[in-house]
Amino acid sequence: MSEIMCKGCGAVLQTTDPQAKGFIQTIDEKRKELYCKRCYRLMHYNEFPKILATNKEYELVIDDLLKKNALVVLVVDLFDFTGSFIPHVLDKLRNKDVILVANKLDLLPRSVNVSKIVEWLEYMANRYFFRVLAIHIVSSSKGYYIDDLLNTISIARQDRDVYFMGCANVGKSSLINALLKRFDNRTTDLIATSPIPGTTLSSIKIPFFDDNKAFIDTPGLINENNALSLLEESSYNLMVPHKEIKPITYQLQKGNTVLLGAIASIALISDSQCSFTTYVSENVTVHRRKDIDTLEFMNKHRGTLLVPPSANDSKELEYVTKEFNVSAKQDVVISGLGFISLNAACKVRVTLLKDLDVFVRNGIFGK
Ligand SMILES: Nc1nc2c(ncn2[C@@H]2O[C@H](COP(=O)(O)OP(=O)(O)O)[C@@H](O)[C@H]2O)c(=O)[nH]1
Ligand SMILES: [Mg+2]
Repeated sequence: MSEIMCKGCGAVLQTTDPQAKGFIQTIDEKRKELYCKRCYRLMHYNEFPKILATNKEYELVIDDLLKKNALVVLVVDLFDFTGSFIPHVLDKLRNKDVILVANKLDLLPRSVNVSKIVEWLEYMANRYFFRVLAIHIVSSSKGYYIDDLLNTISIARQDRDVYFMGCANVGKSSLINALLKRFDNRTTDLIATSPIPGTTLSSIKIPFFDDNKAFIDTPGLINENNALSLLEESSYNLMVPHKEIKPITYQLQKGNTVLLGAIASIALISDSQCSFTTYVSENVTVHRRKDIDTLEFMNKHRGTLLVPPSANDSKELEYVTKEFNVSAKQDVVISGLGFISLNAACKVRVTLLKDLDVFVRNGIFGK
């Protein structure tokens, strides 16, 4: 019997080991679309996948790609751009034809200026000396600008297969599902997607073009500092935004603090006034306090007044404190959680979960 792959994750289907990838009760070769038990449960019961890809799968795919003359669609996450536009991935793709696609546009407030984001993406690509054929901003879940992207792909492809690359969780599989729904008359997802990084286990080839060339979905590079390694899945799911982010603005005086769940807090410590605008998931409680020592408060109220973490997450949390001098209209970014935009120059103290990345960047969502 020839190998048959799961359409959801790309694993080779097998009927012997229920704990291993690709397990299915029986393989009915007549069926066009077969799913392993893991993907079936993920797609029909929204169960978090228990078997996840590792970076070994990513390396295998990269090695395979480097041998091919293919068009690459490099997908990044607009909401977690710096966590997804990383040198390790870029370096491998330097000599390829690349279309840069920033996904999850629907999460950004409607007020943002899209052309300014494109400018910023161009600037970032240049900064890394990374040459791209085109830049697109899309939303796979809402279907925004999917037609425009397909036009560009069709022109740039020139009889080649199209590889969808990028870090885990940026929405590669969702983007292919969106293209298939738009242009192949599908109504349901073909490929499994989930909020947990590592859902796609191997490459998945989906013939799409008239010349039999295909879209190829791939497992992405997994960021080891992802909040998922610090928190339970239930907390992680609260941290990740699911719909348009509603910015909240606070006027802060020296010594005031804004808390983002019990994940991070940001205090104004310079002798000035500043407005802080938070951009985080709808499930993160944003709480303002008049004092500056937030550690005790975070530990006491985690899971109740301050979520995430979720109430049932009992993992011990370790925090670190860092200080930054920030210029006017810069953002303090906390990787995976969101960012805080500051309107005036000031000094801030950030207390956050150890191992989460925090940095300052020029604001990108201003008018
Ligand atoms: N809000 C939003 N979420 C998205 C979008 N595209 C993907 N996602 C979500 O991001 C998570 C990862 O998506 P997935 O396609 O599995 O990413 P992959 O690992 O790159 O293949 C899932 O929870 C998706 O529902 C989008 O355009 N907008
Ligand atoms: Mg995937």
